[in-house]
Order: sequence, then C-alpha cells, then structure tokens
Amino acid sequence: MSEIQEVLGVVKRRNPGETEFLQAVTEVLESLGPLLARNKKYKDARILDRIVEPERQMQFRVAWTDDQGNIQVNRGYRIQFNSALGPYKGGLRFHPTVSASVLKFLAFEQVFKNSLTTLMMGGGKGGSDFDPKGKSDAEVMRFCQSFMTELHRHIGANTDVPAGDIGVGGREIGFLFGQYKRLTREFTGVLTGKGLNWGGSLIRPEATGYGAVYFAQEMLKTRGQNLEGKICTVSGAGNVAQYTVEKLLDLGAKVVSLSDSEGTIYDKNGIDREKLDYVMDLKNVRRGRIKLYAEEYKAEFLPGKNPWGIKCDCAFPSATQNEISGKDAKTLIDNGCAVVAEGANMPTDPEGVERFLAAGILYGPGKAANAGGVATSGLEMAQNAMRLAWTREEVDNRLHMIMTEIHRNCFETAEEYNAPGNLVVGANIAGFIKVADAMLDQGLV
Ligand code: NDP
Ligand code: 2IT
Repeated sequence: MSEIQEVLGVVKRRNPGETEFLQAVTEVLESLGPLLARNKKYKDARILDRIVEPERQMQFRVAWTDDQGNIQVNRGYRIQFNSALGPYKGGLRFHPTVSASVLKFLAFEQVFKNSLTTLMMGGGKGGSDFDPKGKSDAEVMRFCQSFMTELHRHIGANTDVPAGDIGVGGREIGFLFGQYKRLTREFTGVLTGKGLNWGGSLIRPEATGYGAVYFAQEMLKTRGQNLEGKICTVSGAGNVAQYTVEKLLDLGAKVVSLSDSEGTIYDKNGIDREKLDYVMDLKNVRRGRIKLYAEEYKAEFLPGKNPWGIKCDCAFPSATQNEISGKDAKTLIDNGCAVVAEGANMPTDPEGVERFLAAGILYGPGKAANAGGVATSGLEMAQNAMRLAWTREEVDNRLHMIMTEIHRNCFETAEEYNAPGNLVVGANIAGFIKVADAMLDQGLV
C-alpha cells in the first residue's frame, strides 16, 4: 500500500464517521503523490501522519438564557490544527450543522490556505451548533459572552486569532471582543473582522468576495480573457456572496443569481448596484430571506434549488460545503460554464471536482480562491501590531497582489509537478511544502 493510502486508513480509523474531515484530507493527500516521490525527507519525518492530526482540540459547553428566561445549551469548539507557520488563525462558524467533523475539515483546509497567503499564519477553526437565525440581538450577545467565557483561555493575539465565518459577522465579533476584553483586561488584536473604529481593517468585509473575483480574473488572463460581459451565477447571499457580486459589477460582469437555504433567485435582467444595496439591507440589517428579492424585483424564485441549473459563463459558489454535486458540475459544464471560483470552503464534492478537472475548465479551489479573506485578516493583524490603519487603496492593493501571487504559485507548482492547469494539485502541493518544511525545521513537536 502507498504511504498516502496507509495514512488515509489511519485517519479513517481515528476519526470514525467524520465524513467532511475525511473528504478534505483525502483530497489533499491524494494530490501529493508527485511531491512525495521526489522528496524522501517528508516520509522520513512522518510529516503526513503528523499533519493530519490537530495539535489541539477543545470542546466545551455553552449555556445561556433566551429572552423568555429558558436555559439553552450549545456545544462550542476550537480546533488548533497547525502552528508551524504562525499563530493559529481561522474563523468561527455558528450554524446548526456545526460538528467536530465540519470544523476539522475547515481547520485542515485553513492550514494550507493560510500557507498560500504568503503571510505567517497557522491554521485553526472553531464555532458552535448555535443558530443565530431568528435570535434577538440580546440573545446573540448572551450566547457570544458565554462562548467567549470559555474560549478566552485558549486564544490570544500571538496564540490563536479567530474571525468570522458562516453566522459570525461584525455583530458577533463585537460581542465576542467585548467579552474577551472584559475577562482579560487587554485590548489586543485577538480577533479580526473588528469594527473600523476599534481596530478593524478597511476591506476586510469585502476581502473574501473581492479576492475570489481577483482570482477568477487571474485564471481568465491565462486564456487571454476577462470578466467583462460574462454571465455569472453566485450562490449564498451572505458576506462572501455580496462582495463577490459587488466586484463582479465593478468589472462589467452580469450577475443573475443569489441564494440562501430556502432557494435561489434568478434575475434575468441582472443584479445591479441598487438591487445589491437592497440585498445588503435585507440580509445584514433586516436579516430576511432572499425570496423577498424575487417579489421586490419581479425575478424568479426557485424554491429549494441551488443556482447551478442556470446557464452561465462563470460560477461563484459562496454558500457552504458540498453545494455542487457531480451532477451539478455536469450541468454547469454542459451549459457552457468555463470558470468556477470557490468563495466557499469545499463547495464542490469530489465527483464534481473530478468533472471540472476532466473538462479542463478554469477551476479555482477554495483554499486558493477564497484566501483573500484570511489574507486580509493577516493585514488587520499587521496594522494592529503597528497600531496604524492603512487606507482602503493600500489594503485593496495588497489583497490584489496577494491573490495574483497565490494564483501564480498554484499555476506554476501545477506545471512543475506535471499537472498543468490543475490548480487543485498546485494549491495542495504549494500549500503543503511551506508547512511541511517549517515542521521539519522545528523538530518533533
Ligand atoms: P454568511 O453567514 O454571511 O452567509 C452564508 C450564506 O450561505 C447564507 O446566504 C446562507 O443561507 C447560505 N448557507 C449557509 N449554509 C447553508 C446550507 N447548509 N445550505 C444552503 N445555504 C446555506 O457566511 P459567509 O458568506 O461568511 O460564508 C460563506 C462561505 O464562505 C462559507 O463556506 C465560508 O466558510 C466561506 N468563507 C468565508 C470567509 C469569510 O471571510 N467570511 C472566508 C473564506 C471562506 P441562510 O441564511 O439561509 O443560512
Ligand atoms: O474560511 C476562512 O478563511 C475564513 N472564514 C476567514 C478566516 C479569518 O481568519 O479571517
């Protein structure tokens, strides 16, 4: 049996039933073959066995009271996966589907993503099965305070720096930061995605979406094309989806869809700036459902459907994991879709990835295409450390440069390892080399 299959066997045995985690590990390890064949040093130091095991994993009870005075109990987690390149860094997800498996897949992906950003960040992820949907601000605050009362022991500006993810945006980061400060009596850059007047970075809210579009631009450039006039589908309607649409509009593309867990809106006329402002207000202020868009603008609503049946040139999955199945991938390809840039983490299932690669379309995997969010978190940490704030242009230029560099690195690494155009292989090998070499340098820890 090959070394890779042996390690995958151990991962399966040690993490029973953790399908998402196993999926993410399988995808990364199975693309490392050509690298391992050329480098015995990784096998000698058993880097594969070590890199698939989180350095530390916390699970804790989060008890809080709702507005009716009832006691509620949720489960909180923080996975500190790998610190070879810097303090653990990665978001917090609040969603009823959160489990150890989901957070371990996200933390594992984060290790390689953060490595690609060119900045010094290790990988981690955390969250809770708490569902912010339908909760009052006061309930969200009490939950966040209870969650942070345990989490604060495990994090710190030079130890582990959480941020947002699904269900965690500016409101939640504010409540979490307030409680951290109260417990530790320290005002530090322990979280990113902070408010602009108390240590946040300009462009951090925009960064993941903008970054995914910059990455798509870089992929298109290799074929002498750009985004102007391209028909684009976007899934999700949250942070990543909104700023993906904003940047696509800036670059002259036509966006025809958004979605949430209830269904998809299909706007044949295209989502313009005014309609996007409506979505931002609907989702970020009123916290309503995307189907209201269809009523407001006489667009189609496809209940229970994702956007992948809509004909498009480019697709930007920006909702959640495994939202593009093998069948969806086939539909996209058959309809002429030539670009997929993943704003979400692992949105395409393994059969879907295989189909995109076999069809030779421009496919940007999440750990490369959505790295702009965490990269800009790294820029927020840099500004906090200097006690300075850069301008919007400065941060956006750096984000743009980082996305261009990530694409170049993935593209060239794929060529070097005999998989030209395969950015899955490029991202996994390039991300792995930096982490693995740092682990070699730092000894058996
Ligand atoms: P938000 O909470 O702002 O938005 C999430 C959106 O996705 C909502 O429209 C939500 O719909 C939809 N969604 C979530 N879960 C499901 C589900 N199980 N089925 C269908 N729709 C779903 O999160 P973000 O925009 O921040 O995150 C979106 C994706 O991007 C995630 O995969 C995240 O890991 C990834 N990402 C985020 C980064 C960031 O900086 N925020 C950075 C890099 C990646 P509904 O409201 O109905 O639940
Ligand atoms: O998946 C991700 O990269 C994020 N949710 C952002 C993490 C961060 O630390 O900014």
